Amino acid sequence: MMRLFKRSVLTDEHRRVWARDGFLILRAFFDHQTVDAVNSEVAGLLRNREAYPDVSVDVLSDANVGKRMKIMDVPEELFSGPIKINDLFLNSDIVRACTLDERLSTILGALLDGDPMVCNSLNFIYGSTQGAHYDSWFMAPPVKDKMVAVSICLDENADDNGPIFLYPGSHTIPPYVFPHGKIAKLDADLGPALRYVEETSRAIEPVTFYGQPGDVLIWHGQVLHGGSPIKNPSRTRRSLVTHYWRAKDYTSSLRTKISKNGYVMKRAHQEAAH
Ligand SMILES: O=C(O)CCC(=O)C(=O)O
Repeated sequence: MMRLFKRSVLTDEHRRVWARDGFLILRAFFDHQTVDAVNSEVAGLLRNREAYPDVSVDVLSDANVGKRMKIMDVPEELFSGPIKINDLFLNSDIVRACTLDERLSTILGALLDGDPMVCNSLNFIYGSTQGAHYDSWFMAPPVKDKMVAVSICLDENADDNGPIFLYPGSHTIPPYVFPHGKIAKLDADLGPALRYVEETSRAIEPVTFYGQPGDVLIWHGQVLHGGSPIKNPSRTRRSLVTHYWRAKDYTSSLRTKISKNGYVMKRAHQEAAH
């Protein structure tokens, strides 16, 4: 497979940008054949949803925001708006191979100081339109700061299809500690947490990530980010987003080694009401 981005070693400049901003952009990391293979895989799955009874979807469009459903039960019209298809790395060799591409795993290993372990994967067809958030609210890593997320662009990321925005340097803001003493979010305490986020990020100007199919955006699990509003609802922004912890921080019987330097968490699909 021809690859455009040859390096699996971070340069000093990459490390400087990572330390300063908490995110990195690797242009043309995956070739077009790989992008096409993932897009065809997901399109095939969407045409044949009854073959994937375990796969769950989080609906992100206005009226149904926050609803988790089995993919077979999602009304057809919701596939033309923001949704998250959860954890296709559990079903698809093609998706899993991308999440643990050897060069990518090597780079993530350098950023995490340990081999990456996939905790979840999300396939988006449209922009997520998610408000600014910290990923650690949803899956706080076992060791502080040892989580990264990767978005592989499977479409152009432009001004009108809800590109990702990020707050450079927000990974250095001390995280909000919820009343249970942890950084994992408690819905009952979201008001004060959102106020803390607002106050602590006010001085930071968010930046928008624009990318081409095959580009990779990596962000620190403690970087404030989200999805911009979609200005052109007919325009897709397909992407594969994966969240990783370090394999060495997780119980060895609960993880599987997939490649030389990449692991997946041993887990089932998300529960969803039928
Ligand atoms: O792709 C996006 O719009 C944002 C994805 C995201 O925020 C996430 O999965 O944590």
